[in-house]
Amino acid sequence: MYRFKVILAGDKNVGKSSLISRFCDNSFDEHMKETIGVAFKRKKVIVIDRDRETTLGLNIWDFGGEEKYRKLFPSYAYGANAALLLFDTTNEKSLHGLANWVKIIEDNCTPNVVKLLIATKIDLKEKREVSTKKAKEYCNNYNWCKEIIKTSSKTGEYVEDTFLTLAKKLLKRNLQKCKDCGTFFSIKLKFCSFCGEKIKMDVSPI
Ligand SMILES: Nc1nc2c(ncn2[C@@H]2O[C@H](COP(=O)(O)OP(=O)(O)OP(=O)(O)O)[C@@H](O)[C@H]2O)c(=O)[nH]1
Ligand SMILES: [Mg+2]
Repeated sequence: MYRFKVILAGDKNVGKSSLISRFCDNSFDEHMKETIGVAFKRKKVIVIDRDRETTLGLNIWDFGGEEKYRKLFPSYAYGANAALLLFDTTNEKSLHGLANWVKIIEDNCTPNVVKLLIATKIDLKEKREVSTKKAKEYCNNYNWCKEIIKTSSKTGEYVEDTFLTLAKKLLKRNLQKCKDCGTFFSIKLKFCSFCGEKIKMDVSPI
C-alpha cells in the first residue's frame, strides 16, 4: 500500500471536518463542532485500472480554520502530498479567503503537491452566494486549477468522487506503472519494485 499525506485548508466553517466525516465514516452532523487546532483520520482508497487494484492509504490532516490556529499550519503541512482547498458556496468571503491558503500551501509544501479546489454545501441552493461562473473567474488566477469539484457533505454528493479524483492524481504524480507487470511503483525508481523490469523512458500514464 502506498501512503500519502493529505491536508485540508479553508476558512472557518467551510465544511472541512464534515467532508472528512462523510468520506471516512459516512456520517453528517448539522451541529459539527469547530476543530480545535488539528484533527487526524486515515482512510484507504482503491483505484482500479484495467482490472488491477492499487490501494492508497490517505493520512488526512484537518485544520481548524479559526485565525488563531493558523500558526500551526506550516509545521503540520510540511511534506504533504496533496492539499484540498475548500470554499463555501454560501459564503463569498470564503472564496476570497483561498488566496491566503494557497500562499500558505505554496510556502510550506513541495512544488509537487497535488491541489484540488472544492466547493462545499451545494445542497443549500437557496443560500448560494457563489455561482460557478464567479468561482471559475476567481480560480483563473491559479494556473493549477482547471476544475472545481462541487460537493455536499450533507447529501454525500461528489464526496467519494473527490477522493477518487485525488487518489488518481496522487498516483499519476508519484508513481509509474510497470509496462511488464502493470504494478505501480515509485516514480523515483529505475526498476519496477515488484518484478524488477527496467523502465523505458516513455512511462505509461494511468
Ligand atoms: N447543509 C450543509 N451544511 C454543511 C455542509 N458541510 C458542512 N455543513 C455545516 O457547516 C458547519 C461547519 O462545518 P464544519 O465541517 O465544522 O466546518 P470546518 O471547516 O471544519 O470548520 P472549522 O473546524 O471551524 O474550521 C456545520 O454546522 C456543518 O453541519 C454541507 O455540505 N451542507
Ligand atoms: Mg473543522
